[in-house]
Amino acid sequence: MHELGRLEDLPQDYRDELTALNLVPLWPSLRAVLPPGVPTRKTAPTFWSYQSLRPLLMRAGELTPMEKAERRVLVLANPGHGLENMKASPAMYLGMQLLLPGEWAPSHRHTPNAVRMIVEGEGAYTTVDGERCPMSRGDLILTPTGLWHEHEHAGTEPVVWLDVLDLPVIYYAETSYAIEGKRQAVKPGHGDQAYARGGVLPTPLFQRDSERSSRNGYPMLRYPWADAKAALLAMATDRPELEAVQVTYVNPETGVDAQNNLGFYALMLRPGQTLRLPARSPSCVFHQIEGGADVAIDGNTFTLAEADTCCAPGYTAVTLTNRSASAPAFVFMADEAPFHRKLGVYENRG
Ligand code: 1HN
Repeated sequence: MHELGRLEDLPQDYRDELTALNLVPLWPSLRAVLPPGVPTRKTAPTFWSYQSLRPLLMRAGELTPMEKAERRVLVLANPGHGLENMKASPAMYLGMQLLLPGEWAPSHRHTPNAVRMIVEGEGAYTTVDGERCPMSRGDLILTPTGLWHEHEHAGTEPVVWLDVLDLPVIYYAETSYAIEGKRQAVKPGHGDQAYARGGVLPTPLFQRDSERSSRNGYPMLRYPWADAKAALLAMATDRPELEAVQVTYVNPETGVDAQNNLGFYALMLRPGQTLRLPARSPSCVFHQIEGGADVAIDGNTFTLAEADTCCAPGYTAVTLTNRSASAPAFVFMADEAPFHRKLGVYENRG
């Protein structure tokens, strides 16, 4: 590719005239916005140790009362994007949130889509669109765009969870805002009960096809870890030859990704297994639920223990290795695949 003219090649009076009229020449920037073959990525492979961040999160619990925080969160920010931009990747925000016994994080709703992956503690619950969702380690709880949500803690020990939001892209689109609300009335019914068994769906009598979708199109809000883990273990036993023992968190009525922009998955690494994930366009986040895995990204190897988190840029192959020769390892993953598919730019380069 030959070199194009630079800004400095243009006479200053011409540049000044362009600026005065809010005009910019394309050619000095063309290669920057359209680099050859592979996009420029700011997303740096980054690792966040839970053991290191946990004391700082607990200290936030002492330093900042709930009334002064609304959501008490330490953001897992990727230095490649600038810490102040609060991005793990172009489309993913990550944060570790702390709720202390007796606290209430008030009800609100907003345009960004959120999920929570519960990291530690028992006895808290989040109420989403009136459904009261208990929070236990490894559970995935959805807070889709526009649905009211609030968090409460009736237990005795701190509760911590990992928030994953599509905030960077909703903010970039100038579509990010919130509305404050009142304490929600709890409605009967739990999606994780109604949809607890794959292949059979709740069916009201005389239902019309147009009435099939329940709860604003989000029939299932809580995905218990016990069920996802049981599915992985059953798959691994049933299919010893299967290379990737993986499940996707989906809407059980449609089979499509559980949320609009981000994809969520749980992966089981068999004892001693090494698994290469192909280079695909989306960035990816890895969070260790159980066991320990090494995550190799572009010459960096991160050693994940339970509750550790890391991220990888897009167009980059990632190799996961279970460090145990005797026990399986379980990893939660989040990526930007649904967003890339909507943009029409999703690629798997193998
Ligand atoms: C939010 O609403 C929550 O509801 C957590 O727990 C993190 C980060 C940015 C914007 C909204 C929550 C958030 C958030």
